[in-house]
Amino acid sequence: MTGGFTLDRRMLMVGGGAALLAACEARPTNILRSNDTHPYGYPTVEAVEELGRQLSRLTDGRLSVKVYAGGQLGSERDTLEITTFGGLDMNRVNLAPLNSIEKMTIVPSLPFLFRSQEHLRQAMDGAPGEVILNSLEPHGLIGLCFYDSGARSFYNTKQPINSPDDMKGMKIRVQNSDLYVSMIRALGADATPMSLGEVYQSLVQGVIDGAENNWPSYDSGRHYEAAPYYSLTGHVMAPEILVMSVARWEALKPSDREAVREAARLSVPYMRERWDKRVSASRVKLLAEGVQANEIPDLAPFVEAMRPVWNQFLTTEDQRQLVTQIEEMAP
Ligand code: GTR
Repeated sequence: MTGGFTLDRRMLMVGGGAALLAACEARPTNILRSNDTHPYGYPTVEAVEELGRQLSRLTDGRLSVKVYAGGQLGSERDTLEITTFGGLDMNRVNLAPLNSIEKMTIVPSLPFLFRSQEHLRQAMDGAPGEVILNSLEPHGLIGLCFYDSGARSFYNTKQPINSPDDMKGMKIRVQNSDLYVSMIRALGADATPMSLGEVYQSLVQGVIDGAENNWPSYDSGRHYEAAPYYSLTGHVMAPEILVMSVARWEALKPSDREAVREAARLSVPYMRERWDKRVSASRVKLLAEGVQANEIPDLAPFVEAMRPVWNQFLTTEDQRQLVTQIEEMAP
């Protein structure tokens, strides 16, 4: 065994348990192993499976992808760290767990930055997206593509939220990102960072009062059963991202790298179509199940309260330029 493998193994024991260890030990060179916190059938998982089909087609069956779905390999934060060391080949995560790794990923995670899904898609398909994908290589990751994540809104076990005042003292689960902690505090609520897999149980047990996410995640984690008030703040539209470990990337010959890039590119429109359908389907299903969704009469108090986090987290000139570039692309 090499020294590199020993390191992987130690990290796996800390981060992910038996499934992850098995995934990493079974390391055939022609299969790229990819992680996803969402279950099979979720649009991000289907997108990476489509990438795998395209990759097989482009390489005459030499390369393929196996997706380990449902968070079976561990949390996004832990599996991301393992990916940076080459213990996993690919990982589909939200931008949030990358916020502490690379400052440029903070920009699309800022509250109320994007005007619409169209604005987000144009920015991520264009130069701003390219800058963020390329910013990850020094951290051991190759940014392959972005996928949609819709808009995140608050849900809770207690009451509809109409203004930040309604959130005072509420315990809200956030992803493992200081930016998210600050956003929640700015609204006068308490932030509790935890992985997605812990949210359902924490809602049921009253460890937290609420969380925030898009319709499909609110649905697929069954969080709506315990927290039926969904208040449509749409405060963050940070996209999902697919990354590959630099170690695995460098082991590929140049033409295979091209094939991976092309397959990733082709998986994006495939995902978008599924995403749009899934958002509507989850919305219809959950409203029928009794979820009480409310539009926010006036978003301005949320925008104003959360605005100071922009200055707090925009600490470099490169970040500020990226914000300007994205704002200029607004329709
Ligand atoms: C979802 C996202 C996941 C994860 C999750 C969370 O919208 O697709 O990758 O970030 O939110 O809140 O942990």
